[in-house]
Amino acid sequence: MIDLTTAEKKYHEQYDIRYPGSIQGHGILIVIDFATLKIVQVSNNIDNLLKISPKNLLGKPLNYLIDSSQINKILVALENNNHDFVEIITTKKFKDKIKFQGTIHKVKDNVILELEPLHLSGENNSPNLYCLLNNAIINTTSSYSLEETYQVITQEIRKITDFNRVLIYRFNIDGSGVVIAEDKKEGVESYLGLHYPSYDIPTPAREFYARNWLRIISDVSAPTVEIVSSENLSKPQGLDLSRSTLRSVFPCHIQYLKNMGVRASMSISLLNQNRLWGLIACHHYSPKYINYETRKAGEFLGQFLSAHLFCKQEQQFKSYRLQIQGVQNRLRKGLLRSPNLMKEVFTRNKNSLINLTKSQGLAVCLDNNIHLMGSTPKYSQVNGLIRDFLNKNQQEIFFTDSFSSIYPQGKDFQDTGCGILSISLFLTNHTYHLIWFRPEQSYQVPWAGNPYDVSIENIDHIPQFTPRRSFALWKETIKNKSFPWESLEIEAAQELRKVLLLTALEFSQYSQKVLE
Ligand code: BLA
Repeated sequence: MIDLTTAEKKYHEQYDIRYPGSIQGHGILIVIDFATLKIVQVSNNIDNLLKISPKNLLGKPLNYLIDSSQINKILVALENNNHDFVEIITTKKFKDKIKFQGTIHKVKDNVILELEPLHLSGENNSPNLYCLLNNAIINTTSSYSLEETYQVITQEIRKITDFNRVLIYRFNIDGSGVVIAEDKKEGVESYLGLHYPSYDIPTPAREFYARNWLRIISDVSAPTVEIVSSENLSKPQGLDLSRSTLRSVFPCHIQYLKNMGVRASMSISLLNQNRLWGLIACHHYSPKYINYETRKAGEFLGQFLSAHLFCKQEQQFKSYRLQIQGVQNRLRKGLLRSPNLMKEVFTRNKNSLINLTKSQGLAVCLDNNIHLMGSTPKYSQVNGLIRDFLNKNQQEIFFTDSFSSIYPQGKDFQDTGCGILSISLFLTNHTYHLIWFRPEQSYQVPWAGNPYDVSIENIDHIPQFTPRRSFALWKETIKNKSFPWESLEIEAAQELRKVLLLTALEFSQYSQKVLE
């Protein structure tokens, strides 16, 4: 097996996503020193669009390139901390006057000006865009179930952007992900239901998407364009392009999209409480330029849908939370009334406790007393796992779908305790554990290509990833694992831990008073 984590870490140390030193070639990038307003870095393609060489532009004041009135607007926007200034910028005549969609942002002492030729945008479709956005919001908010909402979102985004395929990709607890909704052009292969390993979107890229709503890749086959600075037209180091729309794409992701047969892509982030929950991923099989207005519409929808989705999800979770609360209340009342009858209180609530986490068995351990309920490993095995694992590790909450991979003796009770979810209280005088058990369950995961088919090659002493070549359905039969614990079930266990803690504390205060 490849040690992906180490290799991935090393790879990202060498290639920091923020500092590629290059851009995608559908626009040009100009770096201006804020103090002097001189042009200090440019992308090496300005000649193609402006008909002036980098050498002749570097070191020149900004008003050599654009009018003072436009410079003033830029300065006012910067002063007002306007992070998203956009303006039609007409450059001075070097050969032809060209109109650009210009965006600016400030990075440390520099201003980054990104120019995208207006002719790439095609017709001005703003009024139509407004209607489409309006419809998207109406249709999404009136959809009935969460599943229907996901589906409607993909259809609406496809109507606005006309991508060949639009899908919703949701992350699982282990970082892998699954396509949960899709809308696509007829004849295009479906990815619905397929799973993708976590390394397909590495951690630095996820962190980036959690901060930026949108990422566009216009043409994976177009050469990237280097940014050069005045000193011998060398490649400058350390220009942070995290907020640049033109930022070039990581080489291994380019290869990934090529292997998928995709030529252009756009991703819109879906966030839940500032955490990346998933992405709306859009694919096109030929180069595709997405203009500023459509990008903004996509960003807006991403923000709106994030809020809407999580509102809907909350509604769905509400009934589950009520169930948790019910069990919490019953336990609390029972325990406060008769703390010495813990065993009885738990036994009385056995079924709701087991159902709450969709497990098959439960062990309630109060110091050295262990009570087993439902289908669990044997008494001696549970005793061993508490002594040699839980008490040693002292984790308040612990869960795994494959206990034997961490605790070899677990192999002996896979049929009942392959998956474990435990909550523990380590108090001064007492130790309590609640341990839920799930049996081994053989099940199949439909992957988009064999996820183990990733190789790392050393090129110039840098480990380089080569993404898998095929994304054809590859079914993995999972063994030695239980069904994975879901975040809501873990949350339910955490909630119950609070009850235990509260009652334990209240009880100790009560006993102290009795002793006084
Ligand atoms: C970025 N990887 C991405 C993005 C997606 C995926 C959506 C965002 C950029 C984009 O819009 O294209 C992955 N795309 C998917 C998945 C589906 C999809 C899972 O459509 C499912 C249908 N990727 C690899 C390997 C590496 C890698 C081996 O497979 C290397 C470590 C890296 N992916 C990678 C990087 C980025 C990325 C570095 C960031 C690209 C960037 O923004 O420059």
